[in-house]
Amino acid sequence: MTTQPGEARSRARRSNPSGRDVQRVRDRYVRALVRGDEDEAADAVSEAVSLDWRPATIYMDVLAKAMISVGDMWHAGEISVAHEHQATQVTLRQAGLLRQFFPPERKTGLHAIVSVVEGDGHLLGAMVFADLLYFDGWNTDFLGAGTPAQDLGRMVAERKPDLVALAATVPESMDRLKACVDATRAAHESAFIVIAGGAVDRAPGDAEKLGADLVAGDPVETVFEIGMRFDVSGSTVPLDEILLRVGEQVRAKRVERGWSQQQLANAAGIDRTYLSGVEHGKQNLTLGAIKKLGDALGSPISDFFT
Ligand code: B12
Repeated sequence: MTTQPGEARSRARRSNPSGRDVQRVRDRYVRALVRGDEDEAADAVSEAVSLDWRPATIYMDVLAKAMISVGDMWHAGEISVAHEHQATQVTLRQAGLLRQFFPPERKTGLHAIVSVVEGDGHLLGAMVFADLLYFDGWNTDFLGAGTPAQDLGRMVAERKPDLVALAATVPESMDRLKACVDATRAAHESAFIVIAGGAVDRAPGDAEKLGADLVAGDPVETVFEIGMRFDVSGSTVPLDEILLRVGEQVRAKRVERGWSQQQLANAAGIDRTYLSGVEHGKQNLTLGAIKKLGDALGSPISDFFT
């Protein structure tokens, strides 16, 4: 599979396959999980990859939704918890393979710890979030389920992550979620704390009071929101988009001064057709040309990139 420039960000975003295809691949995956046929499960995931679906789609629409079906079968007494546990392990391994298949194309230099609160076994939402952050270039430590608040605090104090995401699904987990938020804050005050999961979804008002920085819902949207907050988008904006933005800024500043292209070209000492190419985002302009335009327009060159 080829990767287009600027795709790194979109790996953590969903693609848009047909609903029928998604249903078919997911049903195939669910049947394989229930039968305990790991090879067939892997083939279903490979099919999704060969259809060019982005990792976010495979995680959310195949792996997560399949596990909801499997979990529901267990809750309904149709399969045993042993079946559910095996399905979880197979799914964790498939996620591991997807991580190898879609290595992040950039490193943001940012570090996250993602954990499920102690006593809560629902780890899939947190795993999906951790892996989507990874695809988006984060260095991510996923602790799974079962880490006590105190030990989480020790790791946070040691590693000083930029972000700590905590998940709680059953209502009884809310107290332990609070303990984890407190332990994180005490260990590293500036860590950005995200809380999420079914318990949080069902009681957003209570969750707001726990002292986290963000009460989150959908993992894909949350990765996007976090990316905006940490401003990690810059390095993967495609060149043509950067050139268009620079061109728009140059044009806006020229028009603001009431100058024609020729007048600006003269003032900057550059060719008018070159300037026209710049304004249309078609000219891969040199730093020297940017400086000349900045001087002529009386603008710091950083203004062209805003
Ligand atoms: C699978 C499952 C289990 C598995 C979990 C193992 C695993 N694979 O993770 C097992 C078998 C362990 C289990 C056990 C129990 N379960 Co259960 N389980 C489920 C089930 C079927 C699916 C959960 C799941 O994996 N969803 C997939 C993920 C991706 O979705 P999600 O959890 O809804 O999360 C969404 C958001 O909250 C968010 N999200 C979640 N985490 C995070 C984290 C971050 C950082 C972010 C940004 C977002 C995010 O992303 C998701 C997509 O939007 C649900 C029912 C259902 N249909 O959802 C019940 C459910 C959650 N379980 C429930 C219950 C009651 C239990 C048990 C108490 C049952 C029992 N009698 O033993 C035990 C509790 C054990 C324990 N102490 O944890 C209830 C909880 C309701 C409640 N009010 O308490 C549910 C809703 C079933 C029901 N309708 O009653 N369960």
